Amino acid sequence: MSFNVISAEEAASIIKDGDQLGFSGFTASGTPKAVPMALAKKAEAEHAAGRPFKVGYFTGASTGDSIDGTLARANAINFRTPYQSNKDLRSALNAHEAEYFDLHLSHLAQELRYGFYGKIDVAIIEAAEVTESGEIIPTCGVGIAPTICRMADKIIVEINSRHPKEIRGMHDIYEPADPPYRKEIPIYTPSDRIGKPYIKVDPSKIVGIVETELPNEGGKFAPLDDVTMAIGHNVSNFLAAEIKAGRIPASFLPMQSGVGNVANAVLAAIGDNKEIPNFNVYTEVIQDAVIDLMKQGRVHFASGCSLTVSNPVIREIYGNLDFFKEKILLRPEEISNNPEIVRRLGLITINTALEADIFGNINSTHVVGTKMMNGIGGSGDFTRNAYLSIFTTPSTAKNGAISAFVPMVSHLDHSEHSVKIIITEYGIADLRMKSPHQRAEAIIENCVHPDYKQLLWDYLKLGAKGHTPQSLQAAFGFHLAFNETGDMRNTDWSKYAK
Ligand code: 0RQ
Repeated sequence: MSFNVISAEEAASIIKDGDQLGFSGFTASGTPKAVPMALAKKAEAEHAAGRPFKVGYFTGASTGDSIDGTLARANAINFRTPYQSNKDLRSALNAHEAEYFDLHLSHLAQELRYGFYGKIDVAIIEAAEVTESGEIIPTCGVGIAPTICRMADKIIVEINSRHPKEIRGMHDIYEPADPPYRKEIPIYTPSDRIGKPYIKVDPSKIVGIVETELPNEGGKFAPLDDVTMAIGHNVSNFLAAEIKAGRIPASFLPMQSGVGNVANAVLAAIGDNKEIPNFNVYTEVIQDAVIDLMKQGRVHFASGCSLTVSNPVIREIYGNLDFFKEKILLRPEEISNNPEIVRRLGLITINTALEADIFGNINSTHVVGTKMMNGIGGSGDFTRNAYLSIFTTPSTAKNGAISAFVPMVSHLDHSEHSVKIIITEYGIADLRMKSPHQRAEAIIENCVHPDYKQLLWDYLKLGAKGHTPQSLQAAFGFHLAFNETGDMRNTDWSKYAK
């Protein structure tokens, strides 16, 4: 059958107030752009005419501004899940103008199938190609696309001509069966292909094709600075020492690394360390550093959910598809982040903490306990199931006014049980085989910024007793000092002394 080519505005007119939508992609890669922008305009027009118009939506992870930014600014969001990183959406959800519930990314597709979140009215999918038989070739990010395509009543496909049809073959599309029929997911090495190179849909559900040539909305990475470089070197030296000590196999293990500047710097430093053998990547976001290491032969293969790379790098990949197609597989996030596979492959996982406490608990999401930053993303999928889980963070934020290390995290995402190693620009705290007070000593000694060391040693001297010596009166003293004075260095423990 041939499909109707429609405008983005016509596509938006298909979407009704109160609909639940699903968007393809992961980060700003593979996400539709023209339809959500037209949808935001429609919402504004409806509001101007005095009519309500809001949608709820599911995405792979964060998106580009054309989804989260435009819809937030148009006040068009009922609810949104999972991970986001858009400034305007962040403001809206922290002001309760849009409801947000945060999820482990590997859970979303299966929980949609389980019926936890109701139906998908319309799936909006960015594609490089769609065939008459209903084979959709995604672009550079997959996310939850296979599941929302199967569940949706209607599908709108944005064909983006910036992504060549020859990308066909870079995807591995597989959805597990649901319990009680689930079987093992047969990935035994990162390069194992288990699914199809396309998303197969019932072509009669495709209500329109929107043609675009809008560029990816990926951001740029900050240049490496002294802090991120020092963190990168500490991670790579630590891993090399673990190989020498025989705690990581000499042939090394596949790596997962999180999103952002720190993660990009860490991977580059690992690539530079010749004591670390060439390796594979099994991760969710494939960033610029991985592509660089691939060209150097340091990374053999990368399995991920998206190519979250800068625009020059995506052009380079598309210009050399023969080289890169043999080295990259893009999978749904249910597979890229699957705990079963993370545990089986024995991943070394590296994620960034927003805040950690001196006992090894991690806050990845909430600024000073209340404001959502981005979300847990895939960090929990990987950390909990890793062979060896590492968290990195600069020791301070906001020019030193915030210590990344506090007595008690103001929000908990990863508990002490899942966190093995913490690394800052100052050093490495190896938390394995340590009790809570031993962990506190290792963290304060090795990771904390000099401005905060004495304050944290003094916290431990407040006289709290028990296996985990927390002072319930003073545990949030750093946060309270920040809220009152704008600087955690002004913490005064005498306020809390009995
Ligand atoms: O704010 O940009 O206004 O200066 O947080 O911090 O140091 O640039 O680090 O870009 O790597 O992000 C945890 C947010 C770190 C990210 C987080 C402020 C700091 C800065 C960013 P400014 P950096 P990064 C798979 C893995 C959760 C999900 C995850 C994240 C901004 O890594 O979202 O791991 N992780 N996914 O100033 C207040 C603190 C702060 C703080 C830093 N303690 N209090 N603000 N900041 N520490 C990926 C996916 O799932 C897609």
